[in-house]
Order: sequence, then structure tokens, then C-alpha cells
Amino acid sequence: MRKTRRQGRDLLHRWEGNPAITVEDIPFRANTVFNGTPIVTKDAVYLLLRVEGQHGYSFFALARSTDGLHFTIDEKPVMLPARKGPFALYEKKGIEDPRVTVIEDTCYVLYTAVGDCGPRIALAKTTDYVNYQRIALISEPGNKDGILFPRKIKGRYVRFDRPIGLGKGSIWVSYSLDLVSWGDSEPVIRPHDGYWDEFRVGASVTPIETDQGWLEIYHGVKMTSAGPIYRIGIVLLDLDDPSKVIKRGGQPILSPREEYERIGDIGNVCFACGAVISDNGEMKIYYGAADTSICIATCTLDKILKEGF
Ligand code: BMA
Repeated sequence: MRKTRRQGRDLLHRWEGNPAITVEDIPFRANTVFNGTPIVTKDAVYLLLRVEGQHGYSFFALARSTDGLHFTIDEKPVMLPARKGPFALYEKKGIEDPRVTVIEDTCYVLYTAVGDCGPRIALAKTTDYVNYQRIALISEPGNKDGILFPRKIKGRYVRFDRPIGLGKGSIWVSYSLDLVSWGDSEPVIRPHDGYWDEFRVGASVTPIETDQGWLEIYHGVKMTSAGPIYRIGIVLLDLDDPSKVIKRGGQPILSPREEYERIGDIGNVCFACGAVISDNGEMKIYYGAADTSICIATCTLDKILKEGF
């Protein structure tokens, strides 16, 4: 018999309806669905989903909801890898892990373009969430987890990304005047030796502006003899200079424990791609579980800031 669960092993609370979206909910043939990023409008919450087709590469589909919990998925994918034009070479093996940021009323998507040369970060935009206009490839290969900040800082756009470096990826910050050319890059959060995130880290969620600083919900990886474990953690950064870490949670806020997080195409993965905060401060974090479903975890922003560090 299963033991009664104690509260508090994880700071985040799993939604009782998890997994929120599985491949059974996709109205066309597919292998898995995971790593969805939310887009909030006046009367809807959309999720731009990463779907992996049975052919093995990924593309994006759109899920629609009014409560942010129950979703219906569009009949057709909304963005497929480019098969001609300047992006085609770099999207040959698919498009992955979209992250949406709305800046000055424009909805931008940073995603990972995967081609023969390895993963690169690409930028697209949309006005209707169904049609996506590619803008540019904005990193060299060997980079993923690109996420735009929701506003400019000192007149420049800001992004996180994750160049793989010497195999141990860190979260870097870069700046741009036009969203296309990026520079002044520097590492911000490195793997934390001896901790749950000692192997690799990457930004996960569009930075959340709080009165204490930018809250970044990131993923950290520990390598074990049975393979990697992906967990979700938090860090707080200076509002005027996001290269400055104010504090970093020494513990994850969510770790794989449930069967749907432990077992799947890639087991032991909780991989957030976005969060929504309602007016009362309640946060829903959308995460891919075991690279096989989309799940939801909740917490108040207040509790995260008070108890997460
Ligand atoms: C990361 C990304 C994610 C994936 C995760 C766990 O490197 O590729 O898309 O969910 O690994 O497999």
C-alpha cells in the first residue's frame, strides 16, 4: 500500500490532473508531447507544445484553454521545421523547446533549431499564435535554452542562453539592440559542484520580475550511474544587472518522483518551459515530464520567494 504523502518534499504542488497533456490528446499521429510554453491573452491560455513525431524529430502544436489546466489541441501542427530557405539546414532534425516572451505587445518565440551542425537558437514571432514568422538564427551551434527577458534593460534586449562550453553547460546572459545581433555575453549561473545541479544548468522559464529581483526558474542536471536527473530550481538576479546573482536556491523546487516523471522516453526528467502567474499570485509552472507529457505544478510567488531559498 502506498504511504500517505507528506507535504513538502517538493516546494511545488503537482496538479491532481497530471499529466495534463499526453500523446493521447494529440489529434494526429505523434510519438510524444512535452516542454510546452504558455502564452496568456485576455481570455485564453495557450500552450505552444513541442511534439515529437513518429519520424523522430520535433515540431510545434498549439493547445488552447480557458483555465490554464484543461487544454484542447489544434487539429494541425502550427510550426514545422523549415524545409527550404535559410533555416532549412539548421532545422533538418527538428525544432525544439519553444519559450515565448511578449515584449512591447509582440509575441516572440525563441526555440532550438536542430540540424547537422548541432543545436542553435532561433527567433520567430507571431500575432495569432498559429502563424509564425522566422526572424533569425541568433546563436552559433552548441547553444540552446534561449529565453528573452520580458523587457529591455538599459535600452537593450536581454536573453539567457546555454552554450555547452566544455560539455558542462552554464546559463549565460547576452544583450542586443535589435534582437538579431547579440553580444556582451557572460556566464551567470554555473553548475553547482556537489549539488543537485552539478552537471549542467539551463534557463527554463521567461524571467519573472519581482520586487526582489528577476526570478529565474531553471533546470539543473545531476549525472548518476543510471543517467541524468533533471530537476527544477530557482535563482534571483539583480533587476538592473541580471548577470549578478542575488541568491540561488540550494535545493530544487521539483524533482522527478511520480511515475509519469520517472518513466518515459527519457526518464527522471522535470523540465519547465514556462509559468503563468494570476492576479492573486498563484503560479502555474508547465513542465515536460520524462520527455513524454506536459504536467503542471503550482505554488504562490510569495511562497517561492520566501521558502525556495
Ligand atoms: C534537454 C533538452 C530537453 C529535454 C531534456 C531532457 O537537453 O533537450 O528538450 O527535455 O534534455 O531529455
